[in-house]
Formats: sequence, C-alpha cells, structure tokens
Amino acid sequence: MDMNPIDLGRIEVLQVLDEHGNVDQARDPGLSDSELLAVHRAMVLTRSFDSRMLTMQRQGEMGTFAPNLGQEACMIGQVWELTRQDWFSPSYRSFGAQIHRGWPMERLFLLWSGYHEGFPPPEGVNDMPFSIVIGSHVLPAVGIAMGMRRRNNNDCVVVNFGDGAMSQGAVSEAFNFAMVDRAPVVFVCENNGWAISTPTKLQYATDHLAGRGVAFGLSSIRVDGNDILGMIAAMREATRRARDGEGPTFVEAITYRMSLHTTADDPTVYRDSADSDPWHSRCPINRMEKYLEGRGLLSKEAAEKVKLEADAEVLEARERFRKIAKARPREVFDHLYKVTPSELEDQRNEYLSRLDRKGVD
Ligand SMILES: Cc1ncc(C[n+]2csc(CCOP(=O)(O)OP(=O)(O)O)c2C)c(N)n1
Ligand SMILES: [Mg+2]
Repeated sequence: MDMNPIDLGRIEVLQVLDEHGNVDQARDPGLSDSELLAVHRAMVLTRSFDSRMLTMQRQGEMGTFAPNLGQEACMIGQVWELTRQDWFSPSYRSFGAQIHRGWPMERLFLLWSGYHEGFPPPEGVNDMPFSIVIGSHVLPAVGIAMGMRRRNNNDCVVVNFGDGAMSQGAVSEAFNFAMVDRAPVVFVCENNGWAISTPTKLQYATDHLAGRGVAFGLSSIRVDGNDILGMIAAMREATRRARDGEGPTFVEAITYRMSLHTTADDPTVYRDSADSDPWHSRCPINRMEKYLEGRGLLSKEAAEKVKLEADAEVLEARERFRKIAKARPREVFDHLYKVTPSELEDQRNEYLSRLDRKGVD
C-alpha cells in the first residue's frame, strides 16, 4: 500500500490591497466611495484613541491596557459586515472594533481606568464583555451561535482571539462544536506574531494556523490582516456562509503587534527591531491612504484633516469621561465577595478610618 501523508504545506494569504495601495480588482469587495472613506476614518479613530490611551496611561489617568497599534484593519474589518442583531465577542485587544460597534469612547475610558460603569456593553450593542482569560470566551460564543441557528434568523457571531489562544484546548473544542452543529460563527484569529514575549515560531511549527480550521472541517481563510479590503472580503464571505446556513468559518488574519503587549510590558527586552521594522511599511492606514489618494478620494490635506478631527473627537470623549470619573476610594473593597471574609473586613475598617483621619470622602 502506498503511503501518502497529507501535507498542508503553505496556505495562500488573501490580499486585496497591497502595501503600495494597489487593488486586486478580481477580489475587491467593491465598497462605495463613502464606505471607503468611512472605513479609513474608523481606522484613524482607532489609532487616535489608542495613542490618547497610551498618553493617559503614562500620565497615571488610565489603567493597564492592550494597545491596538498596527491592527486597525483587523479590528475594523472583522466587524464591518456585522448588523445590530449580530453578536461580537471580543478579547481584550479590541477597542477599535468596540468603538465601531457603538461603544462610546468615554465608556471605554471608564472601563480601562477601572470604573465598573464602563464594563456593561451599551444598550442595543450586542457585544459580550471582553475576555482576558485567554480563549475562555470562544466556546460561549459558539453557544450563542448554536442558539441563533435554532432561531433560524440569519444572524451570526464573530469571536476574536490571538495566536496565543490557539494553544488553548477550549479553542479546538469550540471549532469542533461549531462545525458539528453548523453554528453561524466566524472565528477570527488575530495572528499578530506574539503572545506577550512568545513569538509564533515557538507557538506552532507550521507556516499557518489556518490548517487547524481545515482539520476540524471548517472553511478557513488566511488573510492579510493589515489589508482592510482583504479583511472585509474575507468577513463578507464568512458572514454570508454563516447567514446562509453553511456553518462556521475560521479566519486567520496575519498582522503584527507594533506596540507593547500591554502598558505593563517592554518588548525591547525580548524582540529586535529587525522583527518589527518590516511591518512599518505594511501599515494598514498608510496603504489605504495611498489607495484613496490614487483614486482621487482623499488628498494629503484631507487625510490630515481626518486625523485632526479624530483627535478632537477623542479629546471630547476624554472630557466627558473626566466629568463622570470621580474616584470613590471607599468602594475599593466592594464587589469582591458576597460575604466579605473577616480579615478583609478588618482591612476595610482600618482603611476607612485612615480615610476619615485624612478627611477623604
Ligand atoms: C488562561 C490564561 N493564561 C494566561 C494568561 C496571561 N496572558 C495574557 S495575554 C497572553 C498572551 C496572549 O497572546 P495572544 O493570544 O496571541 O493575544 P495578543 O495579546 O497577542 O493579542 C497571556 C499568556 C491569561 N490572560 N489567560
Ligand atoms: Mg498574539
């Protein structure tokens, strides 16, 4: 008997918009001029918000957070095709997508500076609270999709996670459950090269993660995650399949974490600039601007105006946040236990009497 071991080899990466701003007409999702400009604006807003968050964190006004820099196309592209009825279940590095889904930026500021008012998804936004426990939200997202399939209403779920999450068993279980049930879910793996300090080459031995989807029977797409039009094309096909009852899709989006893992991290300790340098020329916003400029839709001056407007929008949200955010030091022991353990009760009393002595409300 001949032995023919299967070798998945390399899997082609879908790209529509290249680094020089050229579009592959055959694969172009065909957005209208106004949609193209809206996509660009959404990516610029993500970057403005990200940059302001970093400044605020460094100035002590924001807690630890996970920057989105360089992943703007991935963020916006994965939710662009979703309707208000669809559900989105994000991981912690997703505020670009959350803003687009309808989270007011002041709420995200509240969330990341530790105010519990920031955590619940806004009324009418079908988002799950983001997950920090790696991979833990993927099976529940499949559960939502299984419910949708039984209601037969053509809605779908997008759930995102990182390359590191692919090493969690629960993600494989989620692939299997989804496929067996033909659940209308799109799995988006943001393969950004790193899981904190672990590079992808120490996480898996193949050229791609997309093959794992194939192994579970899932339709799988490997896409340039820094190409907003490629992301939209991939998500359009994946969400169409979900809505038409063709089951789940796995989208592996190849991108790069240009910034810190979180603000508690220093990547210069574990990665060389030789690793990140090539990604500067793959910037998702620059390539979109080249394309829009080439089409006569956005001049350099107009692009600068979009940036200034986005910065101003973020600053207005920061002002609204500052009006709401009033530290309540007396509440730091609240919301931890239903019945507070006695040693913690002692600490609370000691702390409260100190606040009293200092005249703090
Ligand atoms: C179950 C679990 N284990 C470990 C951690 C600590 N941790 C936080 S982020 C992270 C890396 C995740 O990398 P990846 O999935 O690639 O997502 P990225 O941060 O690159 O977006 C780890 C190990 C965690 N949050 N949850
Ligand atoms: Mg990662």
